[in-house]
Amino acid sequence: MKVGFVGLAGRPNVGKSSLINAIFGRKVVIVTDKPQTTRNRINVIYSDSDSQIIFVDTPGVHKPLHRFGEFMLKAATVALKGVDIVLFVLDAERGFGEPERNVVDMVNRSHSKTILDVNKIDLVDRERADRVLERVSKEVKNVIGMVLTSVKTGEGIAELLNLIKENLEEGQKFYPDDMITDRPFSFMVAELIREKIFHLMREEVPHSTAVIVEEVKERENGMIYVRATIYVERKSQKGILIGKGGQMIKKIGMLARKEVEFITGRKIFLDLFVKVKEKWREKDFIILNEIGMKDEIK
Ligand SMILES: Nc1nc2c(ncn2[C@@H]2O[C@H](COP(=O)(O)OP(=O)(O)OP(=O)(O)O)[C@@H](O)[C@H]2O)c(=O)[nH]1
Ligand SMILES: [Mg+2]
Repeated sequence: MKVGFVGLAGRPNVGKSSLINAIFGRKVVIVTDKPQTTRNRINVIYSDSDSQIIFVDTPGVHKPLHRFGEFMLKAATVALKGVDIVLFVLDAERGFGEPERNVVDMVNRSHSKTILDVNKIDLVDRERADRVLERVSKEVKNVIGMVLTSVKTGEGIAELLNLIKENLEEGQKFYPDDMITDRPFSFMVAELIREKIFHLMREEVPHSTAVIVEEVKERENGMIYVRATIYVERKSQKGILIGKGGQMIKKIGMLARKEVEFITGRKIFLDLFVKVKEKWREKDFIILNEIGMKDEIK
């Protein structure tokens, strides 16, 4: 049995979370077309007949513009400490530039064995993808493997999984086979709500949003009641999020509820509230604690 921890590293939007979903063959972490979708470290546990791999999804490495950005960067840095393998993901179309250097520094500082993955190869010709791989391989220490992938076509995904398995140690499984994540149900519901907001809203609204599930209660009729608050930074954003006659918030709630029902096979009652917490992204960790990030702040 091959077991171990694989930490994802890369700029925002390169496809880190998408790669995890591709390996699982279904959605386990949220993906959107906007950068900075993943905000916390999330462990997801992949189990098959000959392996158990704990993938550590992380926020994309970027220049922080506020306290919350610093928090995300710290979460990514800490997540890479102590993993068995770092999977450094690059976007084939974007290539290797100045922002990738920050990721290189972070990866090298982790002192872990590293697999380089140039993703989104469906968007470029093979020569370009190879060039990106060659370029980054010159900068990273401890490279144990390289792979080209496309989540869109599925190319390279099986190869990536094999490469990971080949480089993990033999051991015992850490978790039961049916356990998918170390995060509670409430966290996963909050993530799905946030994903719908990212899908439906534009410009600064998604990034100014934080979702916290405040209550989960099982009712006698078998239905699960979930109460969640969506925090925004400004009153105007609250208006946009609620929409004309409450249309937007209803849509967000309906889409999130359907997905949670699909995953759990249970009837869900999702009660959504919108509140303003001015400039929460600029505030200190105490505020982040209030919006439900307390597990991250150590
Ligand atoms: N064409 C193409 N698009 C891809 C591929 N992989 C991911 N994407 C898209 O890239 C976007 C970003 O994907 P994510 O998986 O959210 O990226 P991420 O690296 O986790 O981003 P952060 O969480 O913001 O750090 C989404 O719109 C994906 O559908 C790929 O192989 N090809
Ligand atoms: Mg992500």
